[in-house]
Amino acid sequence: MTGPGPIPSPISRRRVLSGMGGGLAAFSAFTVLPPLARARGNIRDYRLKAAPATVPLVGTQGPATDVWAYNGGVPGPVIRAKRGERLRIHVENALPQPTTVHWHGIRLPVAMDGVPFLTQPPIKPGESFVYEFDVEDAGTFWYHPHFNSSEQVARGLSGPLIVDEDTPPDVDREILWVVDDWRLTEDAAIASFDRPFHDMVHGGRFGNTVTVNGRISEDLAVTPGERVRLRIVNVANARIFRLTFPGHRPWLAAIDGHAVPPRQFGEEDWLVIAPGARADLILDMTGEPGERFAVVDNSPEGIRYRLADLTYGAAPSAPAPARPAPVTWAANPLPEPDLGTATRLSLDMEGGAMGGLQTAMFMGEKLSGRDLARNHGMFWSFNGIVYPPMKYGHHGDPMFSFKRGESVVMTIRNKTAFAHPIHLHGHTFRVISRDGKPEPDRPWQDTVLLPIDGEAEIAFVADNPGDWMFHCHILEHQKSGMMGYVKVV
Ligand SMILES: [Cu+2]
Repeated sequence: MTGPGPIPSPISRRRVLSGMGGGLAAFSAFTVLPPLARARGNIRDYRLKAAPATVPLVGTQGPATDVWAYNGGVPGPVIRAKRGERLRIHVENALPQPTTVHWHGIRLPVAMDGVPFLTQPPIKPGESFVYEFDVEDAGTFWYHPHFNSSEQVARGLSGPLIVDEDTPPDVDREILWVVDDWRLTEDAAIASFDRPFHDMVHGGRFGNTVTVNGRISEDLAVTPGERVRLRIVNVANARIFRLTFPGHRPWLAAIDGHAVPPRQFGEEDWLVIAPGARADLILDMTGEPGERFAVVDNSPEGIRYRLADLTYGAAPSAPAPARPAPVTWAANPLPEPDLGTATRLSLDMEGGAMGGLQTAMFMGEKLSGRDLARNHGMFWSFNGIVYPPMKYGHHGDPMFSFKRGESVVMTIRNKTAFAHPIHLHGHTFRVISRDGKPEPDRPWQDTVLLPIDGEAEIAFVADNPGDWMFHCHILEHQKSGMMGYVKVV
């Protein structure tokens, strides 16, 4: 996850000029609701209302931004429970188009997974849906629409979901950063969605404004000597954040919510966190009273975004005692794949600019890449198959079928000129190797970033019955073919 990185250029901010746009679509209705198992633990009730709202993304001095938001805020409210409890979330749709909510990283019954048409009917404008599921794993998770997500997430619909460990790590306080990337006009309005092909065929809808918790950079007051748990969630459509913490040496202690043996950053290391992914850092505030340090995103284009300034206040009257390095906290109850007997298969990713598809299967027909691009707006494939866009409301056959309890090792190969974070629903996998080399600590993840020409092996137990999406979490890639589903029976 980390690697050395130079500091390329002064902090700047690019702007794009364009108008607002959007689209509505009509969908057939479903009425069947799934039965629910009885709650095993305490139930926590939440209400989410998805609706247009206005928020000060660029600060109260600049123009306000019209967004789509949960409960009027960007990001949406923190949904929080203890491990083993049950969440019951009443979602009301006050948007001008249908929606659903997906609970990213949570292992739950498939009927609660929030994938339109595959696991539930879309929630139409004016309608509601109640999601209810037990949370088996502690960690940092998040929620977002899975319906027209490249537009709905870009307009502001996302929020954090935190499940507390039975014994949380020993820190002085916890800080949550939902990091996002917005494409705004000069007036801080959300830029148009009406010409998406360029984003689809390249690296997705990159923005020009980076926010933490729905605001451009702000000061974060810290106390010398304190130890903080910093939870970071990347809810951007496309931006892979590469964060540096000058003057500090945080430990990476959890990936996608799941504990890893804490690994301390060197001075030059950065935290790479792809769309959909999360990281928990343990960060000791080792600065002096009155000091100020910028936490910075180092984008590949050489633009640096300041996410926040750590501003040091006065020293506490009793200085903090020296602390030992943080230790690994308790693992989640994840099923261990049996690598000896696992079914082995591969997933090859193709398409996009600077490469592109020669031919691929689309809705049962073999089509040329040119035909797919020009006539269907589709650019990417998994194993030679271009996943049909959601507007068809049909999902075709699963890419793979597994027997419940089967161990699986999947080799994912990125044969494209872009990086892709691949997300699997309903399961958590170990990343066991990268580019043929064993991955240290074999971390549990739900989203794995495949660099250009990269290869990774993931391993998991297909223990959750149902139809589960896997897709690129660059939402414009997902929309233009980079998606599929597995069936567990
Ligand atoms: Cu992608």
